[in-house]
Amino acid sequence: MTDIPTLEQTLLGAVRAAENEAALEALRISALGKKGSVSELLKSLGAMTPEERKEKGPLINGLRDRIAAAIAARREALQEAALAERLAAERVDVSLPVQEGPETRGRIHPISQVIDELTAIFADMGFSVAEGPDIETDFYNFTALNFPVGHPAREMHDTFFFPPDHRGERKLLRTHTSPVQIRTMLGQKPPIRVIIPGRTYRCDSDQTHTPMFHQVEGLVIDRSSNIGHLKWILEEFCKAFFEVDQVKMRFRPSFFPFTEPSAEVDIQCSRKGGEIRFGEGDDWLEILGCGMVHPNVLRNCGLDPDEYQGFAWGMGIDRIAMLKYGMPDLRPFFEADVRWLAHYGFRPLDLPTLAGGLSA
Ligand code: 2NL
Repeated sequence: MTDIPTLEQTLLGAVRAAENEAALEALRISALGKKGSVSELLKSLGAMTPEERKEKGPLINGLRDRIAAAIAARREALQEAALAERLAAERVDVSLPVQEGPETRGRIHPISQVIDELTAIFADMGFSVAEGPDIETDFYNFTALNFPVGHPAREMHDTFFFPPDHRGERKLLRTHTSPVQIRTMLGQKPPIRVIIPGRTYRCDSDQTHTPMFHQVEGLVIDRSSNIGHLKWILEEFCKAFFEVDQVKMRFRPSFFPFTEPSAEVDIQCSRKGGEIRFGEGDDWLEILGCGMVHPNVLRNCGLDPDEYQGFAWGMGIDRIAMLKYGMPDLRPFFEADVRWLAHYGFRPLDLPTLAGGLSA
């Protein structure tokens, strides 16, 4: 029979030598498991005479208890050591500055930011955003909008035309976002309340014009939509966009083929030391054009002008972005210069909302 003190020394030595919980568990099974060395000893009690059992029983049971206790103590020590090691390895100094990763270093282009702001403002007034193709037909870009044949805007020198296709149709790059309004009126029934931000193209390039630029237009069609509604919407928009409590606006008579009557709108501002402020001063700045949708345009979209009426407006996004964010030059908008973007761009998680502040 195995010598109990020798077995005990061997097992206790093995417990001390176990370097991790897996090794310790293997040792426990080899000693106290079903076929373990200590369990085999316990089983041998059954075959003993009562006297022998009286003598060996306490010895073997004592051995089992001490080995079990040694294993439990070692397990606890190993667990504590493992935890201490993990705590040391995963130590974080919360006082260190946050390291900017690529996802926080990127910047939102001011045009995208302003489009998000416009969307938030007009969504709050019940408008949805409509989109359409950049490549348009003459019908959607001009004819449906009541541009007469021979109108100067239809000329090669203002509009980018594609070569005629096999049917002789000459596609073009839309010169305004109005074709999307035509598509909207043809595609859905009034009441209509949409804004259309997007890219527009004109054959023009100098200090203040780029061949591609951005426009936002708005359209409201219902049975009794009127100029009073238009003025209110534009005023609310200006206050929200320029983040001022009050604005004065001036409506000057104007002309567009697609509206009648038509107006150009100026907002009151002050210019001091090269800085423009809105809601104060006695200067005026033109920011948009608007009017009541021309009856011919309604007819071209299958709407009866005796039943429906509405208004529309349009403005340059690039220009209002420059005004709001004090950007002196239009051209860097389209130069993809990361240094310019690092200065004028917006943080990806600074989403403009009316509740949280548009540009705060
Ligand atoms: C400007 C002026 C304007 C519109 C755009 C429009 C669209 C349809 C019908 C009637 Cl489908 N009007 N759009 C109306 C007035 C002015 O834009 O100065 N934009 C930069």
